[in-house]
Amino acid sequence: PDHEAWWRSAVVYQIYPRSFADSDGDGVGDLTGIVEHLDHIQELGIDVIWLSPVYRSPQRDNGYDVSDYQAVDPLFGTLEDLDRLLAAVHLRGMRLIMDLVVNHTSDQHPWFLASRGSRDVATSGWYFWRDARPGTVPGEPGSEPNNWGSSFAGSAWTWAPERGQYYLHLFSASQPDLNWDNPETREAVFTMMDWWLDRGVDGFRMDVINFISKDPRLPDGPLTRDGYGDGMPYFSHGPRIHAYLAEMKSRVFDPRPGSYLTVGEMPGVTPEQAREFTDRDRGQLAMVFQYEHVSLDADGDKWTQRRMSVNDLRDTLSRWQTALGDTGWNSLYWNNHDQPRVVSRYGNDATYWRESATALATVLHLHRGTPYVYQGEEIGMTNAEFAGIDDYRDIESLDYYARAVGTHREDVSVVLDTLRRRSRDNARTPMQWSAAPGAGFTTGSPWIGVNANHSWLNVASQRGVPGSIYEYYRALIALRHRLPAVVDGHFAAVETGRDQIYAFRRHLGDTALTVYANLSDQPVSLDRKDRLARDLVLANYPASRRDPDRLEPWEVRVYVR
Ligand code: TEU
Repeated sequence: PDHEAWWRSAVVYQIYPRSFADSDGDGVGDLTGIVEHLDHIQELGIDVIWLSPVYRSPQRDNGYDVSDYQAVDPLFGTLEDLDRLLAAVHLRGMRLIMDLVVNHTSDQHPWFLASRGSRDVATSGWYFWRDARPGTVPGEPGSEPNNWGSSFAGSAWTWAPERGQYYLHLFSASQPDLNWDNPETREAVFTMMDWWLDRGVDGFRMDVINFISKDPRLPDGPLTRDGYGDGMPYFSHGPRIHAYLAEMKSRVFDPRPGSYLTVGEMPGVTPEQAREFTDRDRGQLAMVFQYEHVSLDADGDKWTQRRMSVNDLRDTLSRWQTALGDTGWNSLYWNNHDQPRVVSRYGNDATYWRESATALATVLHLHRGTPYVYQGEEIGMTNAEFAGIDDYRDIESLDYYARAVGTHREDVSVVLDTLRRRSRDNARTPMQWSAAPGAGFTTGSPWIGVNANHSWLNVASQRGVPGSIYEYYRALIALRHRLPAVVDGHFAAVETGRDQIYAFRRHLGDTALTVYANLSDQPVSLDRKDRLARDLVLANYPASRRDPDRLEPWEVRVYVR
């Protein structure tokens, strides 16, 4: 029933633990560091914390390669530390969800180690094992079972000589895909989820959960620029995806009295599919993370850039609002640990840093759906601006560099420029708490470089300071908690006839909330009909600089009537 869907009015804060707060000076963030900074999160008005993976892991993909789902990696602390964090979060009336990475495990997970060692073990069929193509030399390039490329680099198949077969990995070779078609595999995952829910967590963010059902024929895919086949048509919305999510619901969630936040990360999902996954009557997932609005500046693959147009952004966002309508539920995000910082990407971090950060935040948070704030976004943290390849840590970035420079002989400065804009490490530099060396993140030597702008861009310089990005986020989040129209209002786009403006309305009963946002560096004039006097409830320019006849660069106004 609807009243149980507490997550509809919630705001979620994503913590990337290794970059959030380091309590012991080893240069890597940890669980105790999070406990020490809960005030910051609570004062922002946050309802839920999503923790990126802290499970035991070889950390090849910063924890998205899990070798023990029921243990905390010593890098971050202990299970007791996690229990302490959970209790502290609950004590403050907030909730906590875990990252669930079950499309694949680490290649160091005991399930995989056994599976690769022998065809006669219990977990033999828990992964995708296939013979080399007939008539080829097994293990040599070209003998892979199909032409799929992995998301990170090279073929999606790696030869395991011990077993004399290939295994499938949609990501790096250290992340073998689990075979969900095997009922025992699913049961093992469900049992593990039970264990976490019994421990008191309030839900899960499910990593690439739309990839778990593969077309069992594993057919070749259409060739892409890098020479590999694209397997997406055969695994991004596979034949049994709804069956598996329905089974998870009835097996794990339905028997429990509570209501949980479940968000499925779903690259390539269409609005129509997202509506089905989040349909309230089906209840498979509370919401999904879609990718369309964070792909508008990419031309096919993420390394090939194009300019994002305000028109495209507006069309995409409003299409998702309309398509999910009253049946489904949106998640709303600009940033996460995989995306460049939005203020550097869609905003203007040089000339209109404060204005563009707050305008983008307003547009996002006043849509219909559950908003996510990624650590540092609330103070307008920017891209990393790393100088050389030695500054990067991310497996995807390093693989890309090796292929582009090593294999394809591309120009080093061009490749570095691409990384500066696109790398996931842009989101992974340490949280900027203060102007101290180490940004108040660590007293030691940080695992990845701190952004030089922490000297002026940090929490200490914004908290309690009127006009700061941090205080603006607080006001924005408070508006959601105060006005039911922000949560439940129907969405309608408002046509202004101006390309740079994104305007929309949210209706609920007698209340109408109207947002006008100039998403550009140029001032735009407003039509008479858009100048109606109403109650201004939020604005990112001071009254002295507000002109009734026009919107200044990145100016946003929110009216209520
Ligand atoms: O990311 C899913 C995914 O599709 C990634 O390829 C993402 O689009 C990419 O990083 C963008 O360049 C999830 C996690 O969020 C990511 O951190 C993991 O590396 C990945 O799954 C594998 O677990």
